[in-house]
Parts: sequence; structure tokens; C-alpha cells
Amino acid sequence: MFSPYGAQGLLPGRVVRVDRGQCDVVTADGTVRADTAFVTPHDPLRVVCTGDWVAVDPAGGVPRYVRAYLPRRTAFVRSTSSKRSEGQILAANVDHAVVAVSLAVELDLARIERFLALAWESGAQPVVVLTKADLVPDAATRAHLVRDVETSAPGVPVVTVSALNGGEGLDVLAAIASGGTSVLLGQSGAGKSTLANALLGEDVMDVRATRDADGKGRHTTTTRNLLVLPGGGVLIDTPGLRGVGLWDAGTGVGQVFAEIEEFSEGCRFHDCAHESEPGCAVLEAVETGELPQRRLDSYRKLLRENQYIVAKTDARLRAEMRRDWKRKGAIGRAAMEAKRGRLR
Ligand SMILES: Nc1nc2c(ncn2[C@@H]2O[C@H](COP(=O)(O)OP(=O)(O)OP(=O)(O)O)[C@@H](O)[C@H]2O)c(=O)[nH]1
Ligand SMILES: [Mg+2]
Ligand SMILES: [Zn+2]
Repeated sequence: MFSPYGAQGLLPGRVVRVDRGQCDVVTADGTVRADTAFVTPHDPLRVVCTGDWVAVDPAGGVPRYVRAYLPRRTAFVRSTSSKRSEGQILAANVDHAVVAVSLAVELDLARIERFLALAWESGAQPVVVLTKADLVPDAATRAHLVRDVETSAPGVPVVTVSALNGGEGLDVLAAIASGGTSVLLGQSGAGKSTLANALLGEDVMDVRATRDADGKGRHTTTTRNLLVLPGGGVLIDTPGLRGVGLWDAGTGVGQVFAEIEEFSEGCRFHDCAHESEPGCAVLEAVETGELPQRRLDSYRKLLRENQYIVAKTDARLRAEMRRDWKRKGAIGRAAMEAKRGRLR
């Protein structure tokens, strides 16, 4: 895909950081600073983002420009605000979307489900990392928390880690991260940068204590940074997100609630809304205790929210976005299957 740009004398590179219209691009000539103004600056989904493969001006021009980015294999997109339902791209060409969740605060399963919906939708394999395990020393309590997360995340590996005590669980995370590009997502204070430093084996990212227990304090990390890991693979550390709004994530929602979609195959009516229809297999599963009511409520809420966003955003734009990475995603995913085999 790059070759036509190569013929024009441009250099291939990967964006490792974007900051106010400028970005750092790793090329064969080292890391260069380039201006992103050339690439559709007014469309939030088409701005250059961390993880993009780009064609950049060769040495000489001041400033150097990013001339184009290559089609994205996967892309993590959230909606910036529920009012304007504008998409914001957080990372591109990601293989593993790692959702960091702190065990130091009460688990918010609905929030995890929301992150996972966007993660599945991105085309990447989601992974949940429960951080600060040292703060939950009791094995039974910990097992209980892990089980809660696992039932909210079918098909998603759940890894428990601690940056202290010799870095429990870090080897598992390092193995996952070695297979391509991973992005760390989650709330501020979840311990993302601490994990990034632990995987790097040096303190590259700033880490700061969260001001209050609910992690709503200041953001320590302010830009998205792509880091090269010594054990293989690259990792994108991101600023904490208080929450993520869905952005055309219907497929992702379905994947987060895979067991509900499975139950629904047993419903008498094939367009069953699982509200009060006779012969509804989903409601029956709630009745028998097989499906927690909380899961069904959460599923309905995210479906409704998604329909709302989809109705408000430009259908043509969404279709274009998809063309960009969904088709490419299928190719990329097939290539990654072998590497990810151990996760399935
Ligand atoms: N006890 C304990 N504390 C941890 C662990 N990991 C991180 N912390 C602490 O949690 C606080 C926040 O860590 P950060 O790594 O800065 O969190 P972050 O997710 O990068 O935060 P933002 O950059 O604001 O999004 C720091 O005080 C860390 O020392 C852990 O495994 N155990
Ligand atoms: Mg950070
Ligand atoms: Zn039903």
C-alpha cells in the first residue's frame, strides 16, 4: 500500500505521538517531527493518530509534512460527547486492546462492558488487565472479583497483575503484548503508565498517585505514546478516560454479550426484543438464574445508546470509515490468528 508513495520519494513511517498538529514519526532515518496539517485536519476521524502508518516528506523540507496515512487495519473510536456524537479515533492498527481496571476501587462492570464493546468493534482482540492486585491480598476475594469480570467478558482473557512484589502477572501481559501492537485503555489512575514502564523495564512514562480513591483526579499522561517493548511488540499508552461513549459499536455490543445473543436463538420470535414476549429464551435464562439480570439491563442500555448514536451520525461517513478498516481488518486478523492462538 505504501509503494505509490515510495515512488514519489516519500518515506514510510509509524506515528508514535501526536501533539497539536505535530507528530513524531519513526522512520528508517530515525524519529522525525512532521506537520499533520496536510491530512484532512478538519475531520476528527481522519486526523493522523498514534499507531498510523504514514507517508512522510523526506529530509529537506521545513516543515516536513505527513502526506497520507495508509488504510487502517483496526481503529479504536469513541464518541467524544453524547450530544454531538462525533467520533474520536484513539489508536490505529492495534492488535490487542488492553483495558486496565484497578482492583483498588470498586469494580464497575458496566464500564468494563462499554470499553469492551468499543474494543471488539475496533477489530482488535480485547484483554482485561486487573491492576494493583497487591491491594487485594486475600485470594478468595480476588478470585471472586476475577470471576465477576470474566462473566462480563466472554471470549476475553482476564489477566491479574501487580507492578509491585516482583511484578506478578507481568509475564503473561508481556507475552500478549509481544504479538503486535497493544493499546492500554482505561480510567485515569488505573495504572496504565506503571504497566508500560514495567513492560519497558525503565521509567519512560510519568506516574503519579491519584488524588482520590475514585480515580477522578488529574490526568498524568496527556498524549498517546507508542513505545517499543524489549520483549517484542509495541505498546501505546494513552491518557485516562473517565468514560467512553459508544460510536457505531453494534457488532461490539453483540460480542460483549455473546451469551445473550446465543440465548436469543432459542426465542420463539426471531425479532424478539426480550421484553415480555412469550417463549423468550433470554427472559427464561434470567428466570433460571443462568443469566444475571444485570447483564441483560446493561445489554439493553448499550444497545439503546448505540442506536441513538447511529441515528445521529452521518451514515455515509460511517460507511466510509468501515471500508477503511473493516475489510482490511479481515486480512489482518487472519494473519494474526496464529500469533493469538494461545489466547483462544
Ligand atoms: N499498589 C499499587 N499501586 C499501583 C500499581 N500500579 C500503579 N499503582 C499506582 O497507581 C497510581 C496511578 O498510576 P499511573 O500508572 O500513573 O496511572 P495511569 O493509568 O497511567 O493514569 P493516567 O495517566 O492519569 O491515565 C500511581 O500512584 C501508581 O504508583 C500496583 O500494581 N500496585
Ligand atoms: Mg498514565
Ligand atoms: Zn427473547
